[in-house]
Amino acid sequence: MYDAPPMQTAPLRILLVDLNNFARCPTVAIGMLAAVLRRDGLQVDVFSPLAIGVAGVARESRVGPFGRIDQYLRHVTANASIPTVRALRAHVALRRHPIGLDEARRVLAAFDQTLIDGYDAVLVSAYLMYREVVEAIAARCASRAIPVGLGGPYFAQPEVIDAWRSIPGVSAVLGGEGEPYVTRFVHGLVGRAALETLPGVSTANVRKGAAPPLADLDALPFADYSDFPWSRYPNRLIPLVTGRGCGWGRCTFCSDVTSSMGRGFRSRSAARVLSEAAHHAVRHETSCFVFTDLKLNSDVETWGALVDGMQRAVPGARWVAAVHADRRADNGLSASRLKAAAAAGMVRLTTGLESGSQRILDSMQKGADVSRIEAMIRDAWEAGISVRITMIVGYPGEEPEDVEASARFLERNGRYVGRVLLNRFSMITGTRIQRRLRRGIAHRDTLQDLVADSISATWPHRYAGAQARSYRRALWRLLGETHRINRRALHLSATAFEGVM
Ligand code: B12
Ligand code: SF4
Repeated sequence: MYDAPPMQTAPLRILLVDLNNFARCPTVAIGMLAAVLRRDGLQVDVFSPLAIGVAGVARESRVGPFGRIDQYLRHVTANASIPTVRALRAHVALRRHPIGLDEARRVLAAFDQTLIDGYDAVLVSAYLMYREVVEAIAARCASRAIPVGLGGPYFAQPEVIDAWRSIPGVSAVLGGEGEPYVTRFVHGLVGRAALETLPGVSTANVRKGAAPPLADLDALPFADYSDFPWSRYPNRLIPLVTGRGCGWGRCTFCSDVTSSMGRGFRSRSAARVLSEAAHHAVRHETSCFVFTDLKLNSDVETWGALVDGMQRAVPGARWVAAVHADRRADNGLSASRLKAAAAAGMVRLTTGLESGSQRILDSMQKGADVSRIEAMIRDAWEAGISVRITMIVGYPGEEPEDVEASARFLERNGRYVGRVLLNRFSMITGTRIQRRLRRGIAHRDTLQDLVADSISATWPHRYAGAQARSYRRALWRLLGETHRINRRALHLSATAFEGVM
C-alpha cells in the first residue's frame, strides 16, 4: 500500500488536463490518476480537448490512392542531402502538427473558461509534442497563482526532465508512474512545500531521476473513465493494462521500455484484470477492450489465464492486444493458443515485425526469428484474428537487400496481414541505441546531421544509406506492398478497433 495523504479539512479541487488526447478511447494515465486522487478524497475534474472537438493526433488515418507516392516523398525528403528540401519538409510537417494554431486557440479558450470554476492546482499529463500548449496553460495558471504539476509517459529520461522542468509556471515535474505519489504531489503543490523530497519530482532548481517502477500493480484501484466525452468516440472501447514494461525489454530502438511505465516488467494478476474488465463492461455498457500492454504474452501464464477467463468475465467480449513472437519454446502464440484467443474474443493483434531481414532483427536485438513471426501471422489469420504489423525502415546499417527482404516478406504474407504501419527509424532519447551512440560505440558514420532535441526526446537525422538509388528502388517496392495491404477493407470483426491498433 502507498502512503496515506495528509489530513485535510475541505477537499482540494484539482483540474486534470489530458494532453494525450485521443479520439478513439479514454487515456489510461488520466483514468488511473483520477481514480487514485478520488480514492484519496480529492475533488477532480478532467479537461479533455476532445470534449470541445479537438481530436489530437490522427493515429492511422485511411490511406488514399496516392498514399504510396506520399509515403515515398516523405521518406526521400527526410533523408535528402539538399538543405532546402529538408527545410520545405519541416515546414509541411509543422502544418501537420497534432494541434494546429486554430486548435490550440480553441483548447486555450476552453481552458480559460474552465479555470473560472476555481481550482487549487492543475495537473497536466502530456505527450511531448504538446510543448506549446503546456507553456500556454502554465502561463495562464501562473497569472492566477494556481500551481501546475506536470507528468506524462516520457518524463522518465533525465534530458527530457531537464528540458521541461523550468517552464515558467510549472512548479514541478513528476517523472515515472504517478499513482504512489500524486496525492502528496498535489498537497505539496498547493502547500508550496519542498516537492523535491518526493521520489521522481524535479523542479526548476533540482533535477531528480524518475521514480522507481511501481511494484505492486494489484494494489492499484481500477481506472476511472467516467470523465471522458463518451459520445464523441466512434465506439465504446475500454483500455485495459495487465502488465507494465515488457518481458523482453531489449530491442535497441524501443522507447516504450524507456518510458515512465515501460521500465522493468511487472504484471497484475489475471483475476484482477478480468474483474476490472467486468467492472467497465457494466459501467460503460460495452464489451470492447484494448489491451495497452507492450507485450501481452510477456508472462505466458497470465496471458493464458486472460484468454481462458475473458468470456466468463465479459460474455461477448471483443479485444485487441500487442504480442511479440519471441524465441521462447512456449511464447504463448502457438496455433492452438491463437485459436483459443480468437474464441475468447481476440479480433486483432499487433506485432512488431520491424524488418523482413534476419540480419537487421539481430542487430536490433529483437529476440525473434523472421520465420517464426511469419508462422505466427499465418496461424493468427487462420484463427480468424486480424493482424497488424509494425515495421521500421532506415535502421542504422540497413542495406537495400534488407529493404528488399522486408518487401518480399509482405509479398509472401500480404494476404494474412490486415494493416502495416511502416515507420522511418526514429532515434529516441534513452533508448539503448541512442545511449550506445552517445558512448561512441556505433552508427555515427551512417547518421548525418544528427542533433539532439530533448524537448521531444528525438534525435532528428538523415540516414546516409537511404540516399543510394538501389535503396530507393527497394523502398518503392516495399511501399507498394504496404499500400496494397492498407488500401484493403479491414476484417469486419476488427473494424471497431480501426485507427487504434
Ligand atoms: C497504449 C498507447 C497508446 C494508445 C492510447 C491508449 C490510451 N488511450 O491511453 C494509442 C494506441 C491510441 C496511442 C496513440 C498514440 N501514442 Co501512444 N502509447 C501507448 C503506450 C504503448 C501505453 C500507454 C499506456 O497504457 N500507459 C499506461 C499508463 C499507466 O502509463 P502512462 O501513460 O505513462 O502514465 C503514467 C505516468 O506517465 C504518470 N503520469 C502521466 N501523466 C501524468 C501527469 C501527472 C501530473 C503526474 C503526476 C503523473 C503522470 O502516471 C501515469 C500512471 O502511472 C505508450 C508506451 C509507453 N511505454 O508508455 C505509448 C506512448 C505513450 N505513445 C506515444 C505516442 C507518440 C503516440 C502517438 C502520437 C503515436 C502516433 N504517432 O500516432 C499516438 C497519439 C494518439 C493521440 N493522443 O491522439 C509515445 C509518447 C511519447 C511522447 N513523446 O510523449 C509513447 C510513450 C510511445 C513511445 N515510446 O514513443 N498510444
Ligand atoms: S518486444 Fe516490443 S516492447 Fe518489448 S522491447 Fe521489443 S519493441 Fe519494445
